[in-house]
Amino acid sequence: MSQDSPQNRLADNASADIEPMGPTDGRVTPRFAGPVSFARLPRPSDAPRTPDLVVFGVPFDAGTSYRPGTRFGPNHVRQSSRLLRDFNTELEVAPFQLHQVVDAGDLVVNPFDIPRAIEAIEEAARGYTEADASFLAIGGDHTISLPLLRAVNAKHGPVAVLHFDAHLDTWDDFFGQPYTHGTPFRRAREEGLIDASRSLHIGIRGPQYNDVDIDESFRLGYATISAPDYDRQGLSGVFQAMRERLGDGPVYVSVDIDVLDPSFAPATGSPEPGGISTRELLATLRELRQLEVVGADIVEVAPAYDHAEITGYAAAHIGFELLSLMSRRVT
Ligand SMILES: [Mn+2]
Repeated sequence: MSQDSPQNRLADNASADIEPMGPTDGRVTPRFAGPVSFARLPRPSDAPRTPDLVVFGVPFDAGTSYRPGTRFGPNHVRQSSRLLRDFNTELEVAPFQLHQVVDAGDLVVNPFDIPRAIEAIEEAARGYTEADASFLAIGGDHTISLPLLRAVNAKHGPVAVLHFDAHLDTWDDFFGQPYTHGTPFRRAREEGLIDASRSLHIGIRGPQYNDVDIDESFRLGYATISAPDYDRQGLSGVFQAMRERLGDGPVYVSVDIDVLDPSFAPATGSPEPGGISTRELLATLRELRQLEVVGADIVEVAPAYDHAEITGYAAAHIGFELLSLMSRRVT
């Protein structure tokens, strides 16, 4: 899929009277047939009204420090999302019936020039947020969260970042480079894009370069709920700590798929054993049901390392959960 122009994407044809176009019906056209889009959602040009929620891919992995390949992430997640159905049983919401949700295809980003790629991602994301659409971005490596947060900040001001990841991603640079997949949450803090007092990492684990890493993240203002905290505090303890930290304001959710244990998500570039399960992550996300989720990304899916689409299915369901949460706030 290629990207529609912003004008085509968000032509002013919205009317609350027009029913949204939902996904291709799996009871009419078999789920394994037909074109691939996230959850078999329509493209913007096929939808009868202006999108409320936009899914787009960001096939970019030039910021990767270890195993590359997340440039192929968006279409892998789309392929694994064919089985998603409409109704979210736990959140009791049918996002695709309630709102116009579309898959706008992939952004066109320069694979050799990171600063230009970041600019292009920010500009495209702003096109959606300025038109009052919320987005779910599918990466791509974690570099993309910085320009996505710039766009969200321009619309909503400083937001809380809820960052699911094995890694802090608050390092200063890699090999002297400031814009990489290990640095977005330091840059976002430096640029004043986020409300650090409400932001936190969840799922951190594994060896660090040294004991300064966690201290520096703390000094930047982030709180941390580690993967072992799921054992020490239990799910209810984690939920309570997360909700207290996030408070009531707008939240941006960034899910690095490596927050999951490699047994649940082998297809990623920097796997760390000892992660949380898919069920634990989905349960944690559902605890955001009362909050204002204004945007989200899923990053670091590198399909060449997947087995039987395990990682793809996990990412697809995380995406459905995030869209369900966002659909609860769209009016
Ligand atoms: Mn990350």
